[in-house]
Amino acid sequence: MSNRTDHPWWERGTIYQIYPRSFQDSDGDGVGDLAGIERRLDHVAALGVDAIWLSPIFPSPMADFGYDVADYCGIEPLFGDLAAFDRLLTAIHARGLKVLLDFVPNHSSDQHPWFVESRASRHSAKRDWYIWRDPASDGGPPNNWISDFGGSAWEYDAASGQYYLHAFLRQQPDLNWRNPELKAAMLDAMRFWFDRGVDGFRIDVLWHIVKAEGFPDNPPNPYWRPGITERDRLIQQHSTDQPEAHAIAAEMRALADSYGDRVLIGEIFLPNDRHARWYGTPERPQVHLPFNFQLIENAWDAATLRDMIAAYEASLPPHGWPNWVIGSHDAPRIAARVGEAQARVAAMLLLTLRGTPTLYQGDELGIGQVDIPADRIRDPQELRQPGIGIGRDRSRTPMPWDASPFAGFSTVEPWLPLNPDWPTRNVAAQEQDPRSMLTLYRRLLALRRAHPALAVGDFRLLDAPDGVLVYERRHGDERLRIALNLTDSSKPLPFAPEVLLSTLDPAPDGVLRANEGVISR
Ligand code: TEU
Repeated sequence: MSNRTDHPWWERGTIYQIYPRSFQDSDGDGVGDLAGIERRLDHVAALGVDAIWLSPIFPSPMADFGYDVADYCGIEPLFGDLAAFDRLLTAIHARGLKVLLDFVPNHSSDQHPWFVESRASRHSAKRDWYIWRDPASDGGPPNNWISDFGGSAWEYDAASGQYYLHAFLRQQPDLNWRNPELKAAMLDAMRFWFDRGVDGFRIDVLWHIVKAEGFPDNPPNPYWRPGITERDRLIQQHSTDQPEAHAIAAEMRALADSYGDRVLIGEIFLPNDRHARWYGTPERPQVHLPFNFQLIENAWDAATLRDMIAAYEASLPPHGWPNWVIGSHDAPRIAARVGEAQARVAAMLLLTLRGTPTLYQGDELGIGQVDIPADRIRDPQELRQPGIGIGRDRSRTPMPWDASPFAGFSTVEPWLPLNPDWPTRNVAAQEQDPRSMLTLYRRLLALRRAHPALAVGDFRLLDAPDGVLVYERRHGDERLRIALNLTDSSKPLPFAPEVLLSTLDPAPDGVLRANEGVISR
């Protein structure tokens, strides 16, 4: 494996997630847009990533901020239009970067013309494009399924006397992928964007897209307790991860492969053994990369991370390329979760593990969780389940570019507040500072590009003192060692260093200082 020379761009490279509402506003409405992203491409290029994933940019009533799509083949007017998209795509490609769109196949918006037609009557030609069921014998919902955002997953439609299924908001009715016409229409939507030149898709909640025939009740989760999300009361045994969903992923893959060098990333939350199945087989592959969220989900200590990394690596099929995610528009900010000192160690870990890393906008500045005043909370998941600390707005705040009004993001008050430290924590300030998080990210990404051992080399965990994670990356004659001190006391460095990069400054001699990570030859 280590001496393969044929690694495609999505194995060798790194992905940067842009949340379009919060990247750059170009028209003074407080919400980011496509022309704004185009204006800020210098930042993305200078960072040294290889591909941009854009969270949804399609027409949407924004009940779930774009994850409620009202037209799979258009552009939301807040963000621009198809001409603006084509300009952005050309500008991104001109810099040698790739573009992934966010495909949302599990559900549409309830404002999508398909749903409007489906809902119009029981006999509508598109009735079966969504999931309609008769009430249970007591008139209640057809089964016990719970929406990921709380409450029943079924919404009653009085006009037709049936319920429709929504795994998320009631404004996000689930599509029926068992219907061949619906499936064909959705694959056509993928073709529409492939034909326009996009390099792939991140596919939203892919493991949700088919439900068990007969809609049996989901079993209770014995580990649930009050205070965690209501969704977790039940194990989503019959509502997710069905064999038919894997078959559809294989069809999506065949479509992507017919266009050549494209990539599909599946958003999939499952234990290792079931997660790995989403790679499919070499003969019938599914997604190229099932997103791996374990750096987000696990406790931040060396022993836990070591076990997690070993188990994940061991779970991969021989043809499966690993990947790592450390932040997203759904997850708490890494700098808040592990603290700013460890966030530097986390950056080094993310960018030196074996597999494709995905960075989330703003993490390269070390932005923390932003407190959102109650009257400015917009996240529907939090509004439906207040007080249990799941607010996603805190990670969705606008990019701070410089010290000008509204951080250069907009000319008006942005849709969500800025990070309170934006006058000093912004791109322009960090660019000038050799010790900043941004400088560290740029150095790490440059090193990854310069050293095939980091980008595509073999991976091996090594023995390490307590609280320290040590591993090697090897490619051809090159062998690099990475040592990460996950604690706030200094530790012996378990090898003679020839340090290529330290998360601290200046370089150490023989010890690993508190909260330090080093890459060494
Ligand atoms: O997220 C799916 C998902 O699993 C989330 O419900 C996640 O568990 C939660 O946000 C964590 O707090 C995807 C999108 O990334 C998310 O933004 C959408 O709201 C959701 O799908 C519905 O499309």
